[in-house]
Amino acid sequence: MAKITESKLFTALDGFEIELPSWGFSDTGTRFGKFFQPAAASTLDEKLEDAGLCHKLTGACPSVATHTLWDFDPDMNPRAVARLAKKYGIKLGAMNPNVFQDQIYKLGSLGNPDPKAQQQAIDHMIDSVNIGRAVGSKYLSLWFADGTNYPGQDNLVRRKRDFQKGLKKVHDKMPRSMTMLVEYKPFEPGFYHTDIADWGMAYVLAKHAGPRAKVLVDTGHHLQGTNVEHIVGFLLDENMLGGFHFNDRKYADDDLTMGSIDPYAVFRCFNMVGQFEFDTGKTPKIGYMVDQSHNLKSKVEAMITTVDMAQRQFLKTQLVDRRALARAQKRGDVTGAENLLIDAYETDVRKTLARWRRARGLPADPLAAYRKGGYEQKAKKERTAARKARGVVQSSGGYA
Ligand SMILES: [Mn+2]
Repeated sequence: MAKITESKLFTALDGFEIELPSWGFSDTGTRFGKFFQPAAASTLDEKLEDAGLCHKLTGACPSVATHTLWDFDPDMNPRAVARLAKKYGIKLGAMNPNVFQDQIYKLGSLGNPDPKAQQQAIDHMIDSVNIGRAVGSKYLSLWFADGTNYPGQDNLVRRKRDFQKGLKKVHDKMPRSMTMLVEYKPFEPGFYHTDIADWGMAYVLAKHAGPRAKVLVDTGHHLQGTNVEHIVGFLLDENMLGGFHFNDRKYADDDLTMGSIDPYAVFRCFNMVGQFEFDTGKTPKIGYMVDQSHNLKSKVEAMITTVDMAQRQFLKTQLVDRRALARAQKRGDVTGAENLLIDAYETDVRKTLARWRRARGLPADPLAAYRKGGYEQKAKKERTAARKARGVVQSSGGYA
């Protein structure tokens, strides 16, 4: 194990931030239905309040990603939304345009055979850029549901070219302070082909778009068995890793709580960043973000658990003895090298994390503090009454 002082670990934790998604606080569903939680957020104010609470309890999630159409009322000044976030102690993070839900996008957005649909998508993305500029957002995070279901349904290369052109138009409208993140996914909702199916396609499209476009790795967007951390290391070395969407999965894109199925996979992703920093002496600018949908767990509990998991796995990667690892690798000591990772991974860092939290005036156990604080019961009562007063029976603002 690397000899590292607690104060160095504290400094590392001080620099670690992970962004939460506004949509993770509202009622979301499965392909088959949506089960409501009375305490779930159903307004932007409530989503920001929940995100602010998560940050207050963990001190590690100071920004919230938004989906343009789900969160920004066209009649509302975007700066008012930024002020609202500030009221809850957070700031607005990545802007996520919605180019997948309107009827016009049935056959796709930038890849749609109809130029009108392409233009609507471009206009909406540029609107999102402008809102992002107004609220000081650093990221335009692009997820496309574009794909086809049947061979012959459309011309895949024509679609690729239209994607290139569309992304470039949007890139050219971004302020210098903004980074475009291009997300990929092998399948779903398209079952035959997806226009941005893997990191290689996202890389090529980002390169065509311009110098401020990078690849976003959503950990749930890979086929079974894909070595995600290898992709992370490869993109880092090419200076093309823009950010992460963290979540976990067992089968497809399940959007489960980060590290709930395979915490070692989270460790291995962070480890790749730690190794890159050790090798190059550089700290890459990476957006650590969460993209999860909590259908069964309490929304806020799931988010607090996520931040805690992220901090623990991140902290463990600080313990890897990278000098010893380099020596073991050089002499071909396979078992020794692997054990250096395992030693760090198996270390229980919960006490260190609790001490950091106390030193920063945070609850040592944020989940326990949330449960003890009665927040959920209060939200349940207040939000049920507020929905009733608004005449809203069910929550809105999310997918499915
Ligand atoms: Mn995602």
